[in-house]
Amino acid sequence: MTSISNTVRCETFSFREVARDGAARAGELKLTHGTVQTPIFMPVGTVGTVKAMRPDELATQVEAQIILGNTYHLYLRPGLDVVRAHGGLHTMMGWDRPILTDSGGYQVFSLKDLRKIREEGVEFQDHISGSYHLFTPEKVIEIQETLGSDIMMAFDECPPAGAEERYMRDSMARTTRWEKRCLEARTRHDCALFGIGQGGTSEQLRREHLEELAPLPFEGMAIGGLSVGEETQAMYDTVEFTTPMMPDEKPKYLMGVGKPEDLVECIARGVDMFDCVIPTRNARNGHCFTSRGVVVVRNAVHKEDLRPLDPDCDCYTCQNFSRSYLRHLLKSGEMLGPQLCTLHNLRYFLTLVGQAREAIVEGRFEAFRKRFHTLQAEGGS
Ligand code: PRF
Ligand code: ZN
Repeated sequence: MTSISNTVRCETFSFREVARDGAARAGELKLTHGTVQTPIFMPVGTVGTVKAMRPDELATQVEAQIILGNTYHLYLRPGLDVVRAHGGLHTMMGWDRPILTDSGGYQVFSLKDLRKIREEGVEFQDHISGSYHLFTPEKVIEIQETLGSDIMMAFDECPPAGAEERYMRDSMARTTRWEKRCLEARTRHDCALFGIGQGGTSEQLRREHLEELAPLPFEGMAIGGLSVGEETQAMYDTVEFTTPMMPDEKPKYLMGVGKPEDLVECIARGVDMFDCVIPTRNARNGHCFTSRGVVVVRNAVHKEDLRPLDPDCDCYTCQNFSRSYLRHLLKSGEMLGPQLCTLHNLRYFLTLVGQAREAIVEGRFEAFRKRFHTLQAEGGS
């Protein structure tokens, strides 16, 4: 039973579960700009660039299959007229593979003192010029359709961790009304639209929200409202009881997560898609993720360390450069330092989800998961 009168759906979208091992699954996601093998990690390109990466490196070296962009940032700068003049975000940024855009909900809610929530939408003062804007469900769909996203996200409120139940319920009811308005507002037949379930770490609230959202004609469903300050175990538990509440015939996307161990643990609990700034942001400070755990390549212990970041990594950085040289670049403030570390971190994340997928397809995910944790515990330095 859907109460949505708009009949516009994405005609270029399909999702198919290829294999399942426990709760973990491998899938194939067809989008306007190409096919994505799940589970997948999406590098974050907030303002129309995955920081420090050229799109050709992202495609051929990282082997990213889909990236994330942000409605809020691109709307403010360079603005929709500029994006439109380029023929959309893909052409502007020189990336011809799929793009998922976040709706701006999460970004405007983090403005705290600079925003006002109303039934109509959210009024906010932007972080660049300080001028006033109104984001409504209709507006964020219009923006995302103008960007030409392969996957648009519905407009939601992400309540802070520890919000009172009374507040959570009001917020979730409003989010449901907003998400229905997003479905009514869509006009393009080549942009998928994903719904977002909220409910913090409460099983009851997650169930109530998904009972309302699951029957609606979204092409996929996301878990929002996690990784907002709750304990890691609470996040895992929430993912574990929430994924079975989500429709199996649609992709399940965990927003804003996480570290390598979070990806493995949440894939084990049924998640298909992830995004996070951690690999890119941390790389720029020399915080690198490897098969043996974290390597803080800026640290003095690596001054004369001629080993690559990760002996098991096939990336350009690990094939050609020592930890000692990377440390030198970062300490000298050279641009190449963040570039090489970002390339490695993203390649590591993409390799990890690729290996998880292979393990699921071959029915040995538990062995993969165990080995991952054993190797991580060895420590990178
Ligand atoms: N909603 C939206 N984007 C998000 C989140 C959310 O709840 C999160 C939660 N950590 C990250 N990004 N729209
Ligand atoms: Zn590497």
